[in-house]
Amino acid sequence: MLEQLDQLKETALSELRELSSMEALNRWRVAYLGRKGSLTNVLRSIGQLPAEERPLVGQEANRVKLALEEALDEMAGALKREESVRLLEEERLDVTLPGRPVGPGWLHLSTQILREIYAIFTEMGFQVLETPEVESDINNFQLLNIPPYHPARDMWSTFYTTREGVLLRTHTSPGQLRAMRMYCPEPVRAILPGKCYRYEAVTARAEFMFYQVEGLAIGRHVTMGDLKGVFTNFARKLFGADRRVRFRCSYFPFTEPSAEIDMDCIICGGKGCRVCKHTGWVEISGAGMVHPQVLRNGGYDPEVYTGFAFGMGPERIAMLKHRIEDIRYFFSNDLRFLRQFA
Ligand code: FA5
Repeated sequence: MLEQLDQLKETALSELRELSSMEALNRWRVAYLGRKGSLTNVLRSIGQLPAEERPLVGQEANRVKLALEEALDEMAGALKREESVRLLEEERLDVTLPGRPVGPGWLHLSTQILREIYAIFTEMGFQVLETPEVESDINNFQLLNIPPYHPARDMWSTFYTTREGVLLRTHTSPGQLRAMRMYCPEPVRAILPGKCYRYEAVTARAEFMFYQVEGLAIGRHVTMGDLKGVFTNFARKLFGADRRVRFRCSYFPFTEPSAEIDMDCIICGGKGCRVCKHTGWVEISGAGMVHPQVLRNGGYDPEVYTGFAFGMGPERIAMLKHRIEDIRYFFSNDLRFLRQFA
């Protein structure tokens, strides 16, 4: 038995020295030291030896086991070192190679269309005024004639914050109040661009985050005619001199009268197509004369001052201009889309 153990140790160690990979090492461990391995079998059979032989064979068997385990650890260490040297060698980086050039950036399509809109309105004497995206319920709704119980709140599904009465604005119209309070009693002519948020299903035409551009003009003799003139000029500057614009009766709690502004469809020239749902017209903005109560909330006397306001979606305008079928492309950051407008 002792001889058998000696033989086993010699064979095992000489096999071990020949191994060159961790997989082979693992196979060796299973073959000798595993549950059904050769050494384990010997250890198990000790019980059948005569009692006087057992201690000696037992001791020797344990010594062999320790020797094999030590040799295994040593070999594993050596193989690991070899492996990491090989990896370092193979994955060597040439840090002296020139880097990949970073291309120049470009403006996002929304920014481009916003800048076109700014250029047209500033030419007509409007200033560009930025107002906060995080708003109070009071500015976003209440001072715009939308009290908490008003059914018009259903038109704007809202992201509320954890702070009572604070929300992400659902439209740029609360900026009207900020502009009025900033300039009252002076006349105002401003556009108020910025992001808006609505807690609604995202579709090809509706995002949960989008830009709006609000327009506001307040003065002593501002009329619906001014609104029509300003907006028609805007549409023609942006989409071409032969554009037609029409005003359709609508309802907003903060304007009276209210209108939707439509433009003849640039895709089919007004003949009717899928984009204009075969009507020949596409809606580009909500608008109206500022409601007397809203003027009052802004500090102006509605007996003396009047004003017009409008609110449009620049992404929808860019979609028309560039024939983009899905609004989700704007903010999904796919360079294949964005690069087309570089
Ligand atoms: C408003 O938000 C009014 N505040 C507009 C207004 C201002 C009326 C001043 C009168 C006076 P409306 O919900 O229709 O209205 O939105 C205006 C424009 O924002 C739409 O025509 C559309 O272009 C854009 N818009 C609205 N919801 C979305 C959306 N989910 N995704 C992308 N654009 C949107």
